[in-house]
Amino acid sequence: MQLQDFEKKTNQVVTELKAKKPKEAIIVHHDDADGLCSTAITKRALEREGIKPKTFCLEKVYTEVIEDLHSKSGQTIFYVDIGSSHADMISEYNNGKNLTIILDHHDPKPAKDPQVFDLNFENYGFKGETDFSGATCCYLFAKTLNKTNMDLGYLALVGSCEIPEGFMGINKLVLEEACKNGIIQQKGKGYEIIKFKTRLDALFSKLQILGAVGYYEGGPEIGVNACLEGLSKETEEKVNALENKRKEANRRLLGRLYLERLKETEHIQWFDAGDMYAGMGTKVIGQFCSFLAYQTRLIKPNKFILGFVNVPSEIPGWGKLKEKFVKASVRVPKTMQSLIDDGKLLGAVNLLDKASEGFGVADGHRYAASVIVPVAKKQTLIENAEKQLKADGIHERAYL
Ligand SMILES: [Mn+2]
Repeated sequence: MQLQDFEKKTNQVVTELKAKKPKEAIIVHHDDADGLCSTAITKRALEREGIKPKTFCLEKVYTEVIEDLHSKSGQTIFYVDIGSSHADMISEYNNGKNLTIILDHHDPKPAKDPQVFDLNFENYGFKGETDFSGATCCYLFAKTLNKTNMDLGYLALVGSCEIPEGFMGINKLVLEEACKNGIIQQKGKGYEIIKFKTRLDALFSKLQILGAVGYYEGGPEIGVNACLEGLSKETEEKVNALENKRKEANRRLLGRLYLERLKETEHIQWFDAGDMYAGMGTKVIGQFCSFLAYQTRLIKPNKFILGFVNVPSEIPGWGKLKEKFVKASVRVPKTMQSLIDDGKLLGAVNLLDKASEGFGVADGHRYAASVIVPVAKKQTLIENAEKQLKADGIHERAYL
């Protein structure tokens, strides 16, 4: 029933797109594996319609960038694996000027502009955390555009590897379809893309590195290409080089933290990596914090872990941001996670949401979250988070 509603809406959007007959389109996309798969599907599908796609990778939605992108009119803009959570803001800046199509699985905000179409399945009763990925959404759109795009089904599944529960909901249907059509086949416990002889999860992990670590050195484009053409020897070498660069930075930061220890407030332990990850995408700070959560000789098991990293002002393919930003990543040590589940402790994303009210927008979930804030707000963020935890008294009660 609800999948039918999606199809109806998608058909309407496809009709609109075909009537417009644009020569080119912009694809704004996220930097992780799902974002790259989403882009590859959309890019190929548009090319097949004779539309020339230009891709533009964003780690985060910056108001300044959206405002600039939508300042012109008559464009065709896609947002893939990104955008739903900002559909309200996108609508505001678009204001009827451009046909804007969002294909995403993050929590949607209402799109108020009738020219902004958010085809997120969450609007049709499915769950973006488990039932479909950004790439799944792009794939079903591509399939509606043209049945030949069914050969791209494997990319919906590669992108969906970010869902730890496996292929459920809509993804299960896509999986069955791709097997039936001879695009993928079972191989051991996983599945293999027949034309590349590469496992879905193997391609996924490599794309994660290309997009996130390689963000400032053309990694996303290389990744999108690998999605469509397979992994070349050069691409494999690039992945290894990026992985080594990150490991080296992790090793240096870990050494520094053992020496200096983390700074502490009553409920938070934190550090500032500054420019130690220069040249790499800012996602690496979150991955480091996750790793840190298991370093029991270094961290306290009963305090939130927070790490800062400087955000380079240059956005590849766009220009320089006016303001200087830092990213803060939060992780929850294992022992505290059940307290959050029991509602006795504020979850990571809620904590950051409240602590950055008025100057940042937090992303993430209960145990892992991040926020980008102006450099000058670093101390305020820590103070606000601490105040929040103290005021709620949640933490104290939780340990009684
Ligand atoms: Mn995604």
